[in-house]
Amino acid sequence: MSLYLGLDSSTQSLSAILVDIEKRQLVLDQSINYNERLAEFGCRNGVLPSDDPTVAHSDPLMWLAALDMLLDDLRAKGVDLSQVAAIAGSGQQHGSVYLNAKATNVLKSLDPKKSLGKQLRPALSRPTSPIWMDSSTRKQCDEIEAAVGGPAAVAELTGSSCFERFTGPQIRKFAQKEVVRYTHTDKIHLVSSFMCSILAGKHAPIDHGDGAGMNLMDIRGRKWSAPMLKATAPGLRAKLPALARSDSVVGRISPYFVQKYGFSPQCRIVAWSGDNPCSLIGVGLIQSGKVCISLGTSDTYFGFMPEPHISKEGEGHVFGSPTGDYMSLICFLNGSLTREKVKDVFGLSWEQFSDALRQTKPGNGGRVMLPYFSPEITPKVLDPHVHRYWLEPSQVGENVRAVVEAQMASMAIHSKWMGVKTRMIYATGGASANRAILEIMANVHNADVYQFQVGKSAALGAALRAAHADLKASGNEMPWPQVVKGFAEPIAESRVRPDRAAVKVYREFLKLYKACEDHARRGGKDPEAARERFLRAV
Ligand code: XUL
Repeated sequence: MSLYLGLDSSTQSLSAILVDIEKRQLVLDQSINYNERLAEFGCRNGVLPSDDPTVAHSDPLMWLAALDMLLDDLRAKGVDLSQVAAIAGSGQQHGSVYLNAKATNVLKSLDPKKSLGKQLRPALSRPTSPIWMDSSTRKQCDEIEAAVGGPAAVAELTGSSCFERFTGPQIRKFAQKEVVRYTHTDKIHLVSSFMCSILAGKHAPIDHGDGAGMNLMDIRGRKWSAPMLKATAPGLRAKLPALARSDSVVGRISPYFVQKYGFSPQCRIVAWSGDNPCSLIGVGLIQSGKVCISLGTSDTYFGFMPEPHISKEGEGHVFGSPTGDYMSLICFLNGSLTREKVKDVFGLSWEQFSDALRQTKPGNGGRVMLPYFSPEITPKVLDPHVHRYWLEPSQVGENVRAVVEAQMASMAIHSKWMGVKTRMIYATGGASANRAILEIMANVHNADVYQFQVGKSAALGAALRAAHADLKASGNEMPWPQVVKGFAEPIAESRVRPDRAAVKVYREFLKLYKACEDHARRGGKDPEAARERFLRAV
């Protein structure tokens, strides 16, 4: 059997990717969209309605209904699930599921004649699950950070300072506001370990990759952190599943899935992980020096790290990589919408936007814009404002170039903490189709840039993780480069090489940009002298 199934329980859908590892083939790609197929759960784009805009919960029973429905669809398509050797999965990070003491038995004795949702409903100690879009826990973040010695101390311990969406602050809020339900909670799972528990018919562990997104795991020791647990909620240790390596085999598949969908009883269930750690594998980032920049609503920068370098300034997160190493994830909120704002202010089409980039020069003659059209988290800028240095509102082309150069410079500066020399960048997301943007990216980072056709990188990464863990457990371990080969490859002909002269300009430009940023954010020195130095140097 060389078929491996990867599932991705994401915010708006559940997806499946089936790969044949021997033939290097993607056999199947199938999804259930919650809006389209499970509207009766009342979620909109995966989120339950709430009067409080900072609250974002989802319905865990909807995720289970999607699992039954997806497997039904695969059967209906004639997919022979008895040939699947192992399953692994990916879950939206940070979201949590709360189970009572009945859950252990319910998981053990799932009845194939009934739906998963119906059977799990009585095992929930909290009917809804807070997910990563929830930002209602600033108070709890402050309390936890104060108890542990401040944001830098929390980051040093867990890989990130406290973030509202992270599971620890969410658990603290639940323990404070719903004391009785918290007391009746026997196990708190992440979305990933919850879905894995269903497949395995027992409480599954939380893997080191997703565990790092909780503000509860000691990032270096990969164990629950006693000071973090103490600062978060009473009696929390007993309510958390075990932590495990991402390549752990949790067990064989529950008889529920064997009888109902025809899986082999030998099918192995591999620990699930978070969607970002799975995507790292799905785009083939298994060595130092390669990063992925996704240009979407917000821009994200993520990459493999051999060691857990931690940003003292709270610039991003450190998660575990499924390879047993580490990864960074840095989010820049001012992404597409900011580029679009500049385009719209000047009444341009995207084509004219690209032309403007081509008609202006690297370094923009020392004109700088800081791209904070809305509040930013990297670097932290709470009041949205745009600072323009030596840039006139009438200079259309220069404004266009300034916003893209600012975004790329900010990424280069605020990813330095990773301590990794970037040689190759995989660009994904809508704006990665724009070659003029990719040229600035290549020159600012002094790295080759490739476009990457990512269809469902998290589900693909999960399927490849299933193959890797199963082969390892069978004594036929396949090295990671061989696992990802042929599946997770950039588009060779899309390569953009850095231009030597432009790279030189940007080396100086980064100093100027940093001086402007310091001036605007921290009231640093007027950057006029930095501009003069820049103009002399280029
Ligand atoms: C990462 C994060 C999101 C979710 C999306 O920290 O919050 O990327 O994982 O599913």
